[in-house]
Amino acid sequence: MHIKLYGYWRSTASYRARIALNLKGVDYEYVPVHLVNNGGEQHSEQYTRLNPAHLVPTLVDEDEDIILNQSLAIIEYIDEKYDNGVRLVPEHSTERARVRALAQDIASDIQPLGNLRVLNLLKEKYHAGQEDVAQWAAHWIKLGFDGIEQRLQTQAGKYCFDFDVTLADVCLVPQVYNARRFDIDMQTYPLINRIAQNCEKLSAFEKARPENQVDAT
Ligand SMILES: N[C@@H](CCC(=O)N[C@@H](CS)C(=O)NCC(=O)O)C(=O)O
Repeated sequence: MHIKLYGYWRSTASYRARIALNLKGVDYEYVPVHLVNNGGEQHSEQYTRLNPAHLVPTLVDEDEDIILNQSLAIIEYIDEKYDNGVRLVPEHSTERARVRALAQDIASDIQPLGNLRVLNLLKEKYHAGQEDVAQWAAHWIKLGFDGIEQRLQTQAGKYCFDFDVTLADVCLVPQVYNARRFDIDMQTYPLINRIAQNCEKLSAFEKARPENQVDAT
């Protein structure tokens, strides 16, 4: 069986999928899609055949019989298909809902507002300067992190939910990476910061780091 993950080193959605594949011990081929070069390879005919949404990541399994987009759907697919003793999405319904909610706090409510195409539109159509665009991205990350930091006070342990790594941590770490890119002071978020640092010590997270990808520049 040959699994391919199409992604970009700095894409937080791709980063999530890489972490999950590593945590589940899945051997996969990473296929870089450069989001800037050549007008953005996510728009190429070859890539949009796999993902008409013009976004990364895309997971291709079983000789293209299975082509999946949306990192959270990809992660749940991997979680259910590969059983190595690690469960990223808990089986208990309440825990599962809580984990998914935190993942969506990030994947639905923070990340889309700082996506490349959103920032490009602000610059190109609405003539926002570089500084305004950076402030826009930082604003939405901070607003999202304010709520998450508060929520974590009631449930966090070593990771977002006690002592097991879940989908919530898989989403949190890439968003923290992105926050650092926008110079957000992570000392303001001691729990988020501590959890991210705990996760980053694990080899599955380390291997998935943007800087450790073949397309990192
Ligand atoms: N909800 C999607 C988001 C995918 C997404 O926004 N990908 C970004 C990189 S993190 C992208 O491909 N951006 C390309 C662009 O904006 O042109 C997921 O979780 O997979």
